[in-house]
Amino acid sequence: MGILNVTPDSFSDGGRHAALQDALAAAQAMREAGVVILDIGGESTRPGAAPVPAHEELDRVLPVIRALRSADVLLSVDTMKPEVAAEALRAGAHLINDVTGLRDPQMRRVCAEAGAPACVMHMQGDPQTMQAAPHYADVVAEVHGYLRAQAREALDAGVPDVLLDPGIGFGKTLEHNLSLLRALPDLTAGPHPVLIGASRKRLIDFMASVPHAADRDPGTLALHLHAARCGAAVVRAHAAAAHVQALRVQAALGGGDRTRPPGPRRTLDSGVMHHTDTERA
Ligand code: 7PJ
Repeated sequence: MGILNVTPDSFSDGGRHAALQDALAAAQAMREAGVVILDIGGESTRPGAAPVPAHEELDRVLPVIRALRSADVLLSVDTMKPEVAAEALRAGAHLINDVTGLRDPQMRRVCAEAGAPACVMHMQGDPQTMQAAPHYADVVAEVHGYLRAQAREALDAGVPDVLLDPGIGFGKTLEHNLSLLRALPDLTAGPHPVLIGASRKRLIDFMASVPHAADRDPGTLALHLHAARCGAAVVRAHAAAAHVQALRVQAALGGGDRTRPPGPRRTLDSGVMHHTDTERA
């Protein structure tokens, strides 16, 4: 899953247009690299981020959905607002990624009515305050229990399918994040596919001393390869092309390829090793 942020610095039409052009160029590059899902976000959910009104969020994400809906890539929309989800699904989006875990019954109804699957993520608190003092008695039991309960609520409401996400960095200390990542095999052993999103997050700094978010792609990749080996179905990343390449190499080594199936001639054209291609091998 490639991250496609459409969050202009300025709310003017000029800022919005520039953000749209940047997003479409980034989307094209990620599609060509073999990304399966694009996660379109019009509101920042980083700690302390200011909320964006629904009409502004829609003005950002709808043009991207309309431009990409006939492309050979699944479109996910990262939103907490049922009214944004409803319009996005009407415009052609395939999946709703709700960091509030479909707690709002209206969000469950919107997904159910559109027949759209959803990603259910765990967050303690809200984006403004969640990193102030995260606390759990047993983080793994609480997060896994919450995800199972929210999955049941969503499926009972008629949402056709759910992805589960422990919500790395959403109301969690480094120790909480590490406990959840170590317990990932327990979550992936369950009935629902699992998504992990650690891209450029602060825990990479805590683990490897990388103060600038833009420098955290190598650590992100190491963490996401671990997640894929533990059975995660989807990893959500900024450096999507690097992830596709690394996941393909891991798959060739025996991990199971989750990137877009290659065209019929791709193995020969790109020189990737193939079991019948003994000369190249
Ligand atoms: C996540 C997300 C995540 C899911 C963000 C950021 C913050 N959606 N949206 N999982 N993170 N499902 O990218 O730093 O971890 S926004």
